[in-house]
Amino acid sequence: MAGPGGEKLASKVAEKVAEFKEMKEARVPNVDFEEVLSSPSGMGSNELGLVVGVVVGLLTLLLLWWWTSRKSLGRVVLVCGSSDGGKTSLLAQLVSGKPVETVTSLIENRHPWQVEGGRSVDLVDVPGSERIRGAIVDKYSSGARGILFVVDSATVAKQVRDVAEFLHSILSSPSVAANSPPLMVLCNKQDVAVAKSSQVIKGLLEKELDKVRVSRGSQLDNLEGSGQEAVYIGKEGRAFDFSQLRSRVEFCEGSSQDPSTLGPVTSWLEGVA
Ligand SMILES: Nc1nc2c(ncn2[C@@H]2O[C@H](COP(=O)(O)OP(=O)(O)OP(=O)(O)O)[C@@H](O)[C@H]2O)c(=O)[nH]1
Ligand SMILES: [Mg+2]
Repeated sequence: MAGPGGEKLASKVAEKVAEFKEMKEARVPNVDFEEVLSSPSGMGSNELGLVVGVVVGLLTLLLLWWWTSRKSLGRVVLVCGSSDGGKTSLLAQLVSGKPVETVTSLIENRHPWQVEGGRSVDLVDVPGSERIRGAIVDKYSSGARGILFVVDSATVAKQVRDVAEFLHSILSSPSVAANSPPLMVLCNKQDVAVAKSSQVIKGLLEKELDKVRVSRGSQLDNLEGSGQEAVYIGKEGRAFDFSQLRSRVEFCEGSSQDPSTLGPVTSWLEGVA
C-alpha cells in the first residue's frame, strides 16, 4: 500500500511526464505536407516547369561553350629551331632509325610517325633559315598538335638572340597562342664537350625572351610571320618565365646522332599524338 510519500512521488512523476510531452510537441510540430504542397508558397507544377526549363537552358549553354572552345588541332608536330640545330638529323633518326648526312634544308620535310596503338603524327621539319621559316610556321601553326623546338646546346649562348627571336615569333603567333599546343625544347648535341645543360638553356632563353617581347611589343607586326599582330607572351610587369604560358612546356637533353638519348622526345611525341 502506498503511503502519502508514495502518492506525492506518483503525482510528481505524472507532472514530469506531462511536461516532457509538452516539450516534445513544441519541438516537433506536426507537419501536414499536403497542406504545404497545395499552399501558395509551395512549388506548383508551373514553378517546377520553370526550374526544369532554366536547368535545361543552362546545360545547353554549357554544352555549347564546351563545343566551341574545343581545340581544333590537326596531326602536325612542328619541328623547328635555328639552322644547324639538328632537326633533319633528328627526323631521320626517328623515322628511319639511322643517322644521315644532311645539308641545310630549304623546304619543309613532312614524315608520318607512328605511335603504338595505331595513332600517328606528321612531323614537319621546318628549315631554320630566317628567310623561309616564318612562312612555313604560319602555314602549319593553326593546327599544330605540338611544337618540338631543337636547340644546338653547343652554340646556344652565342646565338641566343636568334634562337629566342624565332621561339618568340612562334609562341606569339595568334593561332599558337590560342591553341597553346605543348612545347618540348630539345637541347640537342649533348655529345659535344661545350654543350650547355637544359637548365642553363632554359634560363638563357627566359632572359632573352623577356627582352625580345619588349622590343617586339613596340612593333605592330610579327616580323617573321605573315604580318599578323603578335600576342604578348607571359605576364605583363613580371620577368618572363615559361610557367607563365598556357602551353605545357618541357625541356630535355639529347643527341640527334645517338638514338639511345632520344627517349624523352619519343615519350613526349606519344603523349602528344
Ligand atoms: N655532334 C653532333 N652533331 C649533330 C647532332 N645533330 C646534328 N648534328 C650535325 O649538325 C649539322 C646540322 O644538322 P641538321 O640536322 O642538318 O640541322 P638542321 O636543324 O636540319 O639545319 P637546317 O636544315 O639548316 O635548319 C650536321 O652536320 C649534323 O651532322 C648531334 O646531336 N651531335
Ligand atoms: Mg634541316
